[in-house]
Amino acid sequence: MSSHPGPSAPPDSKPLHKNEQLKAESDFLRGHILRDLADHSTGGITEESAQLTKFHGIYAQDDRDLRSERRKAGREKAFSFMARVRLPGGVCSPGQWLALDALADQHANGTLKITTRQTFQFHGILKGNLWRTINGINRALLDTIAACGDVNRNVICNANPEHSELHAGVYRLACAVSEHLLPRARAYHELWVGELLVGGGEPEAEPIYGRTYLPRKFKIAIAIPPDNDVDVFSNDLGFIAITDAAGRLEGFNVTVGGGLGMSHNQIETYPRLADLLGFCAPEQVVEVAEKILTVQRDHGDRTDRKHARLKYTIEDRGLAWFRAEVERRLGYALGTPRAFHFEHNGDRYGWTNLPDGRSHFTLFVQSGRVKDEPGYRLKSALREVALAHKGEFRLTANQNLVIANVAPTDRPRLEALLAKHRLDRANDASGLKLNAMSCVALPTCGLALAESERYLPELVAELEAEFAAVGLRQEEVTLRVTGCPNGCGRPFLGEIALVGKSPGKYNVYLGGAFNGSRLNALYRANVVDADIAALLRPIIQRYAAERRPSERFGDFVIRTGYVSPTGRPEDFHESKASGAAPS
Ligand code: SRM
Ligand code: SF4
Repeated sequence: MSSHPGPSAPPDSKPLHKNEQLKAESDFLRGHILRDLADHSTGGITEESAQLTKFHGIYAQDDRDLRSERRKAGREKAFSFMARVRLPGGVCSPGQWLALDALADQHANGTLKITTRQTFQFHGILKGNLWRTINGINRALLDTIAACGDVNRNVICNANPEHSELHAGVYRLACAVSEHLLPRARAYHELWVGELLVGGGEPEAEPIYGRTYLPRKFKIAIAIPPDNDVDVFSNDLGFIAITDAAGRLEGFNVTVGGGLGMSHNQIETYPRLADLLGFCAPEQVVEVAEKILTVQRDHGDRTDRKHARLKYTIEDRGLAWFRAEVERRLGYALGTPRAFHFEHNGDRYGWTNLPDGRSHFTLFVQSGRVKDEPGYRLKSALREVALAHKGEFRLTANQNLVIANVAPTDRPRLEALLAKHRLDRANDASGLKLNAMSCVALPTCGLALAESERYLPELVAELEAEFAAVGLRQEEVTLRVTGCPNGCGRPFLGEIALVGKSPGKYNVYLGGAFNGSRLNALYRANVVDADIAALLRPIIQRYAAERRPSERFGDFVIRTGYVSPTGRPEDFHESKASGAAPS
């Protein structure tokens, strides 16, 4: 039996969201997935199965470029599936890279996508290839369990290790938290790994989640100051490593209630930065994560999925209530948060040399898309790197890649490979390009309102020309673009951000902090893509002329009055945006 009961009506008797019943009746996430996969009359699966496969790391999608043509031809949508790997801390071996690279060619669209949560996605998997893909991922000793769905998602942690020992410890913790918070039921293994269903024995249990899992997704990040490359404040739960003067780990500040998703024109939905909750010792991290997750399990809103993230539970009940509830379950009080300082939320590119002679190479990958293009065969190049590399790969939460732990004797060979494929020159881009991210959006994302990944190269070219024209080509400025306000490219933390409104139109946000510690605010709504460079040109020119020494773009636009971020919901919705020129 699971320790947590199934759904019951909330006190105010608002009906539970229909997904709650679906989860409760799914036999621990089995539902009719097998039946749907065996149905050869369609390339898709039922809506119920599509909700349940998410918990197995699989999304049902269709090619949106083909939608209207297929509708006109009276054909069903061009269905395919996206699969997301669970990869705590973003670390994989060269052998695993090669296995995923081959799966992308054999069963998906021939690309690997590095996500903003440090993992891989496969796109364009046809139904007939789905089992082979997921099974192949498991054969590579990886899995896709809980990469999506109302559960704890991929646990992310710092990927640009300067202090290797500290990072190794934090990475081990990320893995431990991820493993501890995995669903325990065996549905995934039966469906995708070929584990036989054995009758009798103990009834299945889901000791942490219960039959209805969480009200909504739950995200955990671990940051190591001064790097905030995981954007820790955008996570439901964050741990910020605190070290002593010698760099030894003392423990973690605990943050709760971050989240970025919102819906246009629904002021009751909004991005929110996490609050500092307390401090815990390294050995308490897993337990603290579990108790915080269970408070959200029991008190999160199961009636309205747009109000179901931890950020709303904390807004509704208050941080003091939340802390008391967590401490009651822990049986001890959390410590007082300690001082810390973040410098940036982007990645540091190129070679990093460790004192023991090993080194890491951080490679810029635009939008995290690993593919072969004429003149830049990134996917083939990385396959060659993987064949030669003896360390590991680390995916960053900014969609980039670290070729990590290169032994001194292996470095010349890797340098030669990077030069041969011009990968060493990828990092020679402008400061804007190196700090730009986009979400996937069209054609695979079913929620996209506008282009994002496919638009980013053009947008970057336009805006970097504006910065170059005023002598600031190398100026680091974070630019984030998403095709809708769900926030997958963490736009509300960007110094400049575009959020898709409708095809070719974006809401423009300004004023995020370069270190990820402040949300931005809406500057102008519904801007046509062709007008964005012209909209920002006078601001960029004024920045060049009037900036204070070392002043960041995001700070400048606030000081000079273009936006006044408050972190409140009105900052993100249209009524607030005047777009008027500042005094
Ligand atoms: Fe996301 C839904 C892609 C990180 C907030 N996200 C989606 C879906 C699955 C669309 C859907 O539900 O049908 C997108 C699939 C697109 C595709 O074709 O691949 C999608 N999200 C992504 C990725 C791949 C963006 C990327 O280009 O890297 C990221 C995968 C992360 C991972 O590996 O797990 C991704 N998504 C994020 C982040 C950033 C983060 O976690 O650091 C956010 C904002 C932080 C947050 O969660 O608050 C984010 N995604 C959402 C939301 C809004 C959630 C909310 O609370 O409102 C949705 C929609 C939903 O859940 O209903 C969503
Ligand atoms: Fe899709 Fe919106 Fe997420 Fe972009 S931000 S991937 S458009 S859900």
